[in-house]
Amino acid sequence: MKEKPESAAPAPAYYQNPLIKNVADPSVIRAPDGTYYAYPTGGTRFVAYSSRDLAHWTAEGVVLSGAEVKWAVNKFWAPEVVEHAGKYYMFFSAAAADGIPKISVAISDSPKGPFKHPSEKPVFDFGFGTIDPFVFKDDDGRMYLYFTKELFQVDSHKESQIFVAELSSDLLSVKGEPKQLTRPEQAWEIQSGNMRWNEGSYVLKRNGMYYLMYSANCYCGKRYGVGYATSKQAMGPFVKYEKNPILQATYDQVSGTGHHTIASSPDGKELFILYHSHIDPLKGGGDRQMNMDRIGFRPDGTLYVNGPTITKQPMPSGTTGWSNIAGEATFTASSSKAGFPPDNLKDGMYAVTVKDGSGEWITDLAAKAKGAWVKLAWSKPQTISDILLYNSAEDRRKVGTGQLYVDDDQTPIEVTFPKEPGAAAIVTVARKNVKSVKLMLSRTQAESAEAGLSEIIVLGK
Ligand code: FUB
Repeated sequence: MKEKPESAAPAPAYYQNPLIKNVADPSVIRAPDGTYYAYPTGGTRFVAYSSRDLAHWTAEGVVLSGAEVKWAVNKFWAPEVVEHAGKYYMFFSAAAADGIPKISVAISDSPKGPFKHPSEKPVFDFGFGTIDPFVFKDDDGRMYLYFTKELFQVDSHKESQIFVAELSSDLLSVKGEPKQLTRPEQAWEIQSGNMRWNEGSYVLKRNGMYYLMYSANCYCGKRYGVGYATSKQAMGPFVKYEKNPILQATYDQVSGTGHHTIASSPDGKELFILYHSHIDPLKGGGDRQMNMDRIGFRPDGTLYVNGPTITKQPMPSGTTGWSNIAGEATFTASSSKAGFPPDNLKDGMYAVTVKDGSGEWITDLAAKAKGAWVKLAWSKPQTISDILLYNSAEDRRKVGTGQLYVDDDQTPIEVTFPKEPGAAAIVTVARKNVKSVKLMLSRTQAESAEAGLSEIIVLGK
């Protein structure tokens, strides 16, 4: 008889996008007590949302009212909160009656506000329209303000560009002139015609490399997406990743994925990108919602996003009793195409829209003698709840059906792979003392000879 997992850990929960409706441009911080706070655009004031797990959010009410910002009348956009010297600084942009947005700052003792605006005019005025502030604190304590110079005429088109300036220690002024860092120039960034954008910056530092992430194209359209550029210095020069974008909608159910932030899972083991997309993917426009997907680094240091997803995904690591134990298993397979070994199924990348087969296990169903299979074996018995089988991102290699064998079971669990983009086949095993699982592939969705999978996640403990 099959044993059930111990009752101490309930069956794993999943999250599914979208997470918050009617918000855009999310920024997220984690307070010292472990609570996450999200601050998005959404009207003529700013509301904070709180969460313990990044997936479930509760509205905390208005933390900065429009009335508090006496000089501004509209364009209350893109709040970005940073903790500094025991206080919380909310950077944002807004516009006075002239309609030209400017960046300003409001200050609070708590991430839950209320934030107070310190002056009768915008704190920053560079002499041109500015939006989308982002503050990066470097290892040496220096603080930098990244922002967007609003659309302006360049030759026969209009474009926005990303700038940076070093902040003074009170965060209320900058040192020296801002420096221009990026402009829309890659082919994917000029899909909105004669209006071109680089905006919504976010900076990550890893192994001494600065990753300047940003969004391009009109926020109102389907092709709004995220790319990045790298530099060895916070103030550049930055070089754009040649395979940008790393997040963009390429299928019907999603549109306008961009203006993001990055957050770590509660246990610090996983990184997530939180971004907005259109509520109605056919209509686009300004009605947006917040989503979240996993993000990671390849061994060569390049960034990837496991998204955009619209189906159930495992909760962030450290939020349930279950974690992915696939990494501790040895993977073997019936056969593998050169360069696409079964170890790719535990590399963290479960591509949704990447179309070059990178990071996948690829096998040949036509050449199978005793069937095409992949097997995971552990050196010690495991308690396993669910197994998530992520299909190939390549339509012609997508698996249609298979059978999953647990240990030496004679009767397999029949598996049918879902058709939604990026969806995993979620197989409930609910067993203790498991030493191996083996997936036999029956057929591909396109009845093609070559089959592929991009990732296998095993939720165990
Ligand atoms: O939400 C208002 C504006 O749309 C933001 O400032 C831009 O980044 C774009 O998302």
